[in-house]
Amino acid sequence: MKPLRKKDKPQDVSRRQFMTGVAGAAGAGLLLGQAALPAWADGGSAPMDSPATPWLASFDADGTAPEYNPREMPKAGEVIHKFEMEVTIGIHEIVPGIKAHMFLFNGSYPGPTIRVQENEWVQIDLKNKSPENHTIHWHGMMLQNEMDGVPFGTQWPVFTGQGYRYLFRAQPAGTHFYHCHVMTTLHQQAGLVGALIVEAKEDIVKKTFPYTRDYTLLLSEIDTNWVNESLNEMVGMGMTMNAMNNDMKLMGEMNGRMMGWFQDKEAFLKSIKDGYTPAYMTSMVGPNRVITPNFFMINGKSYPMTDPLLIKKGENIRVRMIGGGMQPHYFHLHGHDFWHVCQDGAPLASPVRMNTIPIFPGTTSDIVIQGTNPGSWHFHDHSDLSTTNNGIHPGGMMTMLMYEDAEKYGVTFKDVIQTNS
Ligand SMILES: [Cu+2]
Repeated sequence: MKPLRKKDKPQDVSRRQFMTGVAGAAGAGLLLGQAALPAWADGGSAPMDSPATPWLASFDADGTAPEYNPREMPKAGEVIHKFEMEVTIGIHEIVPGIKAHMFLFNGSYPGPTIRVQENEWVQIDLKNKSPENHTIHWHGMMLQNEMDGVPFGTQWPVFTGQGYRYLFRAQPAGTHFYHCHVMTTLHQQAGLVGALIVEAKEDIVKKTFPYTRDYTLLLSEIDTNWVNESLNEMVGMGMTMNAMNNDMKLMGEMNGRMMGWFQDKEAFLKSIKDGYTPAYMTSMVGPNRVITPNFFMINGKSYPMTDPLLIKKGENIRVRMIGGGMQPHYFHLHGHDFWHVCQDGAPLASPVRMNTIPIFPGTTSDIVIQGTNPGSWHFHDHSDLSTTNNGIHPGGMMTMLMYEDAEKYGVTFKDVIQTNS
């Protein structure tokens, strides 16, 4: 039975008594034993009572509710982890000889990994030192609406030379990520994405599979030609917007129109009535303009520049995979099965055994690889296009699971035996 969460008050039996008639004694016992909605949620509108369910005892129908009220602010004495995140345009090398102009968080692609403990406070000061507008969306976080980073949806975009302070409690635990939400197709692809790891107070994965090393693989892809072309175009557009500095009404109007973001349907329709032509009506699409990724990266690098996963016989390693791009990928490990243990940060009801795992855009999957078969094993996207660099195989999303102690177990690299001469 799961203990009540820290902030829960004891279950209100009378409120749920009607269920005993529906689910019977066993069902009612199950419901009463589960953590209910957190106490802070009980004061407002009608609580979401859990229906009777024949699901596993470990299933918690209220499990998607945040543990703490996202609208709370830090109290005196609570620790706040402070980060600065500066956006610039810089050069990133994908593989030797291929350098791309990209947006960078603190000069790196992907952006720095933020790693905090569950429920700790995180404060990020975004400073925009690029000629374009940006925000940061905290993907997977249950935070207050104003911190969600959607331009024209929850906040103004952060203009050149300006800043924005994000402050939220890191909940829920798990593998998450962050990315710019302004013109996401371009800005995220052009570099503004990074991992956000929220360590669980009680790590069920570590408890089940005591692991020693913890890897994060952020998957993304880029059409270097399109990004170059678009960055040039966008920088020009950004200059125009920044020329309107300080006239918030004018900026809002122009940004909405230029960026295709509107407060609601009505604002969009009014804009059209006033003579606005949506960009999708005039944009050039065709063989030369469709986004066609030509480089596929793990943590910003394509094979052979990707980092290997190191392991030893008998060791468990945790690998956090993040779908940080726009295409699905299907990671296959040679010579092993592995355990899929978490999805989108949350532990699965039970680990699932696999050897190929799909990682869709916007999703995260944690796996545990067990050191059972010494050697050097390929770990790669099984979608062949993604194992190329500019169309040439091998490249892209490939890495190796390398046993540091393989030789000890007699693993050797065999010569090819010629049979046709
Ligand atoms: Cu951006």
